[in-house]
Amino acid sequence: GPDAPEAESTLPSLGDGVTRRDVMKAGAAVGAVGGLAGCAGLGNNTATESNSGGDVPDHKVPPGEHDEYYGFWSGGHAGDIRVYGIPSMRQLTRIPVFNRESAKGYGHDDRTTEMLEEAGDYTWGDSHHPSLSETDGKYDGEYIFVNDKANGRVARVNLTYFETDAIVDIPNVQSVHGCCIQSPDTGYVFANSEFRTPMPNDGRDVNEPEEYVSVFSALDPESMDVLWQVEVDGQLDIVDSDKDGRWVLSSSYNDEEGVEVEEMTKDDRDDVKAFDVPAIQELVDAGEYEEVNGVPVVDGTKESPHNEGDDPIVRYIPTPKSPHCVEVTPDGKYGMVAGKLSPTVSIIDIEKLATADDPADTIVGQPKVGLGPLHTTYDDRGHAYTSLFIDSQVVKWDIEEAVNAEKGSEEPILGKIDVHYNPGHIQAVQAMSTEPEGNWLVALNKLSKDRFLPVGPIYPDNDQLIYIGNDKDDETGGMELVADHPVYPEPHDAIFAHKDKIEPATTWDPEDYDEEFVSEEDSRVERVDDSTVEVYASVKRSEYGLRDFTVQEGDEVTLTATNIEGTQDIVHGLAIPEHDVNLALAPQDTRQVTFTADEPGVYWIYCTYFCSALHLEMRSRMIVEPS
Ligand code: CUK
Ligand code: CUA
Repeated sequence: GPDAPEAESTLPSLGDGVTRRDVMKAGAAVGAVGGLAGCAGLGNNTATESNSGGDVPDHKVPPGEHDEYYGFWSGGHAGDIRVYGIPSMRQLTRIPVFNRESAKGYGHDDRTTEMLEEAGDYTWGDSHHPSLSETDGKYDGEYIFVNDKANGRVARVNLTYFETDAIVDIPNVQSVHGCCIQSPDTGYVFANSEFRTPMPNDGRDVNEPEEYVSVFSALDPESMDVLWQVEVDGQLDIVDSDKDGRWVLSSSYNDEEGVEVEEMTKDDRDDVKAFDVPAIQELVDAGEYEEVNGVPVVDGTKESPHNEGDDPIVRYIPTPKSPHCVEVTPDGKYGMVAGKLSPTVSIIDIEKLATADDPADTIVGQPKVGLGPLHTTYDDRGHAYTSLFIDSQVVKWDIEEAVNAEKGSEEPILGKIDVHYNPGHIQAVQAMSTEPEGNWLVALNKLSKDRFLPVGPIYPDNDQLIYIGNDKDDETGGMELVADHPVYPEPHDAIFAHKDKIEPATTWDPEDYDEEFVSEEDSRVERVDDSTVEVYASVKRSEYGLRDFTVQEGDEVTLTATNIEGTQDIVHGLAIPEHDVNLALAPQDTRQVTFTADEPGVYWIYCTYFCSALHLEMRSRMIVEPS
């Protein structure tokens, strides 16, 4: 492909109060657009480990004690969610979502395999934005919803079991990037398609990029049905909900609707979109849509009749070129749109969305924060924190001061701290809810370079823990870097909830699944027909309900197994060599697996979880008789 364009020739002007020169200055050091595109020239930071002697609570959690917060990290193209304790940053578990994973038997038993198959049968996904369900603006600990950028899907993780329980392959959409719940009460899950495609993408209009569209989708959080979609001009990206259930803000780039980078960055401006959700729902209820692939699609383009007059269903808010994200403040007053190519954050006044005659008037502030602003998070004291990808810094600024200051002002800035290196998302505790705690912040740095022992050419990311509880009049505004943590590629975002908000089960409730609970007495073999056998086995320390079972060569075997124990943390496995069978059975859980016994012989069934002193002896035999 072509080289990244020369900054001089293609850089757009950057909007109010911000000159091309600001970015050109950075261009000397890091190559501006080229720096963003190719991550070149990252050596402009000197590490400063700890900048002041303030009182920072201990982030090390002593042996046997618990962290105060759960952190849920997306895994990026690993496709999973990782669960950390904060502030220790110890990894507690991983939840496979779009990826198959053998430790938890995910994508190995029939229940999860069928779910993955029905959702497109891809072997991987690209999870970016985990969103915790809310009740009354507070995390309620029920679900996490997360996008798959790779295949246009949204998944739901059940936080009782810390297991993915639904995945939807969204019609008319190739790539879902933004994903969030409706606040304050999880009435919908929203998903933004990032890649513009023909509608539907069935071979029509392939050579007419001007016909491609980007789509905003609304899902029902319980049924996971796709309720409706809105087609818009330009290209949607990241999304966040207001706190009143009305407006949903989407960052957006490539208003030019180009297909190559030069075309995508030709103009000066992009339009961030604000969706009026109740108004869209009314149109759907009134039948004002076109059905495409079974989904009601509402016209939300600029020319749409629904956008004429005083109450458009989609407000197109002009911002500087190529903004990256949008994050709504915990009080619901503002949506912050970080500039990426512009060194500013545009502050959208959410109340003005309903009243402003000119959508441009909804932008009530635009502080100049530094180079490559990507994401913003919040404390409980009116401060915003924005990641600066190119500067490799986190900047702290005062929200109300930024609203009162001139656009392009640096006055609202309270301090900056170096991070190592090139932060993407940053997240503070409970900052996506109405209850920010204002103590810990994590910078999810894309590059670690020299920070860890080298491990070959693919490096870990570096998640850095920063304490933000002290407001100080110093260089960093009181921010203190307290720890580095290497991370397996490649989380994009994270969300943190107080431990009291999450109530995981210790054992399964058989009411919560469809498979037959198999007691010791129920253990049996049933021949269904000439080529089909059902096997039922209980599982406990240190035996399977069947010491052996016999099938005929070529039989299709459906094996159902229940861990009949009620003791916490006693998990059993059920593995059959050379048959790709691998079940993980938590206490009281039942799983099924279907396979073909196509080679005669003896196969030792064994337990994969080390469960007792007789774990190695915990065995059974599958005997496959020659036909
Ligand atoms: S995106 Cu990756 S750093 Cu997918 Cu939220 Cu900004
Ligand atoms: Cu059961 Cu090891």
